[in-house]
Amino acid sequence: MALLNILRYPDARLHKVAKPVTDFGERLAKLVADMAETMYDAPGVGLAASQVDVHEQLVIIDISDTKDALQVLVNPEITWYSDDKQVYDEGCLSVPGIYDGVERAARVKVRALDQHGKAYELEADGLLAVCIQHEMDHLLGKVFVQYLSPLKRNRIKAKMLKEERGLEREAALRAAGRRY
Ligand code: K1U
Ligand code: ZN
Repeated sequence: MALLNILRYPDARLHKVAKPVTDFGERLAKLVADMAETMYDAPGVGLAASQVDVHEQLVIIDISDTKDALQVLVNPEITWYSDDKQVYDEGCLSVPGIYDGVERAARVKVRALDQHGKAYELEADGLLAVCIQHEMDHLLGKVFVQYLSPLKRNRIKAKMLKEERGLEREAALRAAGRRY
């Protein structure tokens, strides 16, 4: 297994639209295992393949406290949204350190395939419903900050770009240290 690099907002690759998964072989099994290791290590409760620069319709979620209830959603489709809404303070591994309220449907029904290509349906509420909608947005190239006001979004973008420059500087200093 391997830890994968998680793209950070505002990386343009986070806005690519994912294509359906067509191959349910070894490559998919390895991608699921690597994404799970990456999500648990982060730590997070969900991860979309788009966030690790794989633009295919694959999402993993584990909202359990024990971290032993991995759900794999391949080519997921939301077939029903409740009319009632909930606002949840969302986070995102691609926007570390930022949490803000987003209003979404309180309950959803989803149709998906498991990692072996077997179809299943699930009905979700609470954090699972939030997480499913958040991760499926990633597959459409949408990051949760796009629900926030332009003012908040621009502040977040500036903060992330500043952090990125800091990280690049640290990496350059480390590399220079290794040369001397
Ligand atoms: O980046 C992602 O898509 C994962 C994201 C999922 C999510 C969480 C909360 C609301 C909406 C979507 C995260 O996992 S952010 C990290 C997080 O919420 C968390 C981390 C450790 C323990 C519990 C939660
Ligand atoms: Zn996210």
